[in-house]
Amino acid sequence: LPILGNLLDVLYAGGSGEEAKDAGPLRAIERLADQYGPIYRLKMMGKDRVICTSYEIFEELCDETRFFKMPGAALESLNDKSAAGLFVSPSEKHPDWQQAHRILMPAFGPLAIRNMFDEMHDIASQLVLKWARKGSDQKIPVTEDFTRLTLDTIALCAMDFRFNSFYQDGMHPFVDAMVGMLTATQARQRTPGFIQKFKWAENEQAEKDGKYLRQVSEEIVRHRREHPTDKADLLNSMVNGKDSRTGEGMRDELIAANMVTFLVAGHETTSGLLSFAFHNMLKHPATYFKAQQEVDQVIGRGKITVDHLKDLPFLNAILRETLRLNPTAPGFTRGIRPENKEDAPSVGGYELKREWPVLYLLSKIQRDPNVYGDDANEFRPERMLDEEFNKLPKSAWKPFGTGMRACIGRAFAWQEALLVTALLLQNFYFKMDDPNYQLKIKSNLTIKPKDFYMKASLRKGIT
Ligand code: MNH
Repeated sequence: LPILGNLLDVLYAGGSGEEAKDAGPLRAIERLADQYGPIYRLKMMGKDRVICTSYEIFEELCDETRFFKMPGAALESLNDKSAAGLFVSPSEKHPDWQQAHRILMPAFGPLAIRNMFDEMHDIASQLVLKWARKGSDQKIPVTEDFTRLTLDTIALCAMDFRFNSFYQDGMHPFVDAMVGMLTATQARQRTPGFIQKFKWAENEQAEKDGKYLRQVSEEIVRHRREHPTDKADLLNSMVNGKDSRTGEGMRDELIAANMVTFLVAGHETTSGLLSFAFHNMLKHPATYFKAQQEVDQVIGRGKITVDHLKDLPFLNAILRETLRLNPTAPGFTRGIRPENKEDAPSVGGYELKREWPVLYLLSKIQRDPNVYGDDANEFRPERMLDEEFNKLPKSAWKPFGTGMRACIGRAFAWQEALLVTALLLQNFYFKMDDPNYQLKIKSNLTIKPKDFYMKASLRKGIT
């Protein structure tokens, strides 16, 4: 259609009703892929975007010499114009990205993450206590409680701050602001630009939320400078760290911008991963049983330690398979790298213009039958055990993104998710509250199960 382009396709292809609304534009984009194949272009409000949904083309697009993370509108209100956090940085050439990346890589490295185990365990134990006290009759709002868990964990490990989310019905004001901002961002993505401009109240709220988040974070940075500690958290890495190339330290507003980034990027995705993992296990009793058996054999009734985690290959495979089928960050965007001087750029034989952003749709790519076979849509963790996993083509599993701009928090998320899964299986028997529950997906930039409830009964007493 003139002006609107394919906007109506995107609005309607997802179907109607509440479920389609929850799923947001993601569902529509997936369905259009079934109709139009491995790569297609949408035109909306005069702007084009390309959607890639097949493995073959994706592998070509993972070439970092030709493509780069194209700056997008998502999470824009996070970005103070004066400081670019890692996630929203317009390019990896940006001095803010370079400095933060060099200072933070070791802070997210294996040794540093290992040292965060006790704090992760502290918060995970709070969850165990809460579910134990609830008793086996009451239903557990799985995703909400996992969000409390992941949020409290990242805040404690990043800046030695306790949100204490398990001890309140509502959420900390910081969290409300964060959710408000994410919701507004999602709404914005659905709304054409010219309408967006008129949504004063909504825009104002998003701006306000973003500003509040940055302000609170800046106060936390100042407080730490005035009251130094020797804690090995991410905040200290940023406050005390020096760039290995320039010898310079990070300025407060850049530290604050990154702190907000970690809180936002560091909790929703991991909470979704845990929720989908438990959903998948409960839908597949044989897998659930095998996982519980692994925990009993490797950890038994004793206290779980950081060294146990490397001896849980089946749990590891369950998490991998979960992120393959339910990539909680369902896609990311790339475009032609400015330094790429190809005359007529193309991908998979299809023309690609320099201004076209390309969405890599993981929820389709990671289900490509050419890679994963006829049972690509099945949950089968065995295919993710190291021996099989290592035989997959190199870009077949990319839930943490690709190249220079891949997830910096991967090891953090993995340790947390493994620990929590193991600890919960060790302590409880789980069942679905409603055995007939059919997975519904709520998308708010990241995806999570909706209305998913479990019941938990203690196995023997808390460990
Ligand atoms: Mn994380 C980037 C997925 C956990 C912090 N993350 C990305 C990207 C994906 C991603 C995909 C790349 C996006 C893009 O290319 O545009 N992240 C995940 C998933 C989990 C996750 C699926 C959990 C499961 N992420 C975390 C955690 C943290 C974190 C935990 C922090 C504590 N992620 C980041 C940051 C970036 C990022 C920061 C941006 C990195 C960069 O651009 O340099």
